[in-house]
Amino acid sequence: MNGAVLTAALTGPIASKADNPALPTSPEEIAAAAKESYDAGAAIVHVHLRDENDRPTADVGIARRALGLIEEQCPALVQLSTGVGLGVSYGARERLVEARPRMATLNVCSMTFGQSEFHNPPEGVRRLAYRMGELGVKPELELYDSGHLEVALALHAEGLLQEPLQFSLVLGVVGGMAATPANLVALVSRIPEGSVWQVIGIGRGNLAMTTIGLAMGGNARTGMEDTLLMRRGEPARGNGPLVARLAQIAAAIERPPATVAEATETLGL
Ligand code: KMH
Ligand code: ZN
Repeated sequence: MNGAVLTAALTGPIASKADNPALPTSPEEIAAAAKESYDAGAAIVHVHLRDENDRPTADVGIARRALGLIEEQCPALVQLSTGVGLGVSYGARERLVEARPRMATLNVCSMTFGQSEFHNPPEGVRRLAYRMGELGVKPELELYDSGHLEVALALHAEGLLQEPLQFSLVLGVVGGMAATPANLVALVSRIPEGSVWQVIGIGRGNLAMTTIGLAMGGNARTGMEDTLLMRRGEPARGNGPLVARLAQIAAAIERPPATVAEATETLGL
């Protein structure tokens, strides 16, 4: 098996510093968290942005500033979230790729998301996929439930995606598939040969799901978007410790963290 491509999801759209004061929210804090995560073994950083009031934003200027600061601090590949935040319009989310990150997420279906709704209308998803293709931004296909795979494959059949397809299997969102080994195994068995995939475990399932994913030969993501705790009752002191723990697990099962160069090759960037 290849080395494991580890991603650090630094901030996310939902938590605030009131939930965990170590959450990075300004571009400067996000860049510092990217460096800390890179040093701990992450080849990719998944980035959400906040405005001056700490709300999720799709502001292209803030995105360019964060991308520039991250680039100054470390060579990690940047994956910008086009999920952005649940209250942000799809039009604004689409425009974010004009900041031209190396990679960006592509959420393929609408769904209930906790106590809110996550809108990804079919025509908007197609438009965004097309624009990513034009700009050379690699889409990471976010699957929160089993049927989302067929929607992603239909986009590929329409010619909107290039191989290798890259999937994130997200387990544990309320409204998506639960964080269970059975759900993960079933979905992995249906991922097309030659694709790249990673596991994202939200909340309590974070450690177990990512560990199982690594043992199955996949890649894995962690970070403060996915869990604010190291373990029950112990807040994470930052993204670095979460990445360091995942890197240790990967190394222990003979899948040492991939370098940026290895990740670039694996993902066909
Ligand atoms: N914005 C969240 C609702 C992504 O990064 O593309 C889901 C999300 C996905 O964070
Ligand atoms: Zn995200």
